[in-house]
Amino acid sequence: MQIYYSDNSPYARIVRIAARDAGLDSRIIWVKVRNRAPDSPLLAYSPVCRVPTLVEGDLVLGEARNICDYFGRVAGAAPLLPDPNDWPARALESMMTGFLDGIAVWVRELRRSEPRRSDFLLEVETKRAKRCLDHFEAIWADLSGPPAWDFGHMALACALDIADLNELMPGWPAEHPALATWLGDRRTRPSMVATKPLQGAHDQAPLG
Ligand SMILES: N[C@@H](CCC(=O)N[C@@H](CS)C(=O)NCC(=O)O)C(=O)O
Repeated sequence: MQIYYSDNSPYARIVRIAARDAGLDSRIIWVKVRNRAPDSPLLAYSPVCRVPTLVEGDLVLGEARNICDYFGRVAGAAPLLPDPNDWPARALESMMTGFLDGIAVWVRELRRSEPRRSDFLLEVETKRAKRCLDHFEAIWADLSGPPAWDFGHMALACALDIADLNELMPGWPAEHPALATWLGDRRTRPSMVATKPLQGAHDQAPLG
């Protein structure tokens, strides 16, 4: 199976972490691409052309959550998603993935040239992130599981790391010590270390 990814995509990172944790890494051909590059090789498979995308035979599967589900159902990994009937677990996951989505919008907006950035959007995402951090701090005991590490937890850890790389919320660890400790523990996992986002990675075509 092939998986298309870029170095600093937090969504692709979830899949890279999950693959390593599940021992699937050696069964995957990893194809690095630049996001939004007009000549991306991923265009040959996917009209959506986002990372991560899994290609196996005729199957072209987008969305990090789908790919993690595929690892669990088809590729022999332990389940990475909550049981479909476990609504509290799904609710927690939705907060963690919603936080990641907000951070991704924020980072993307900051990649635009300064005159083109939307102050309104930056303010919306700043406030959303602050609310989420306060929420995760308040429920930190729930973050410890069980399960202690699944798709939602990976999304939260990847969101915090990409936020830190882009210096979005300086000072958040001091104001959210339990969450900071939670992240510190997860950061020591070999799969997290191996996939750490890189300063100065050129994995993006320029944004307008
Ligand atoms: N909902 C998707 C989001 C994936 C996503 O937004 N990937 C970004 C990189 S972080 C991308 O490929 N952007 C390129 C583009 O939008 O053309 C998922 O969960 O996988």
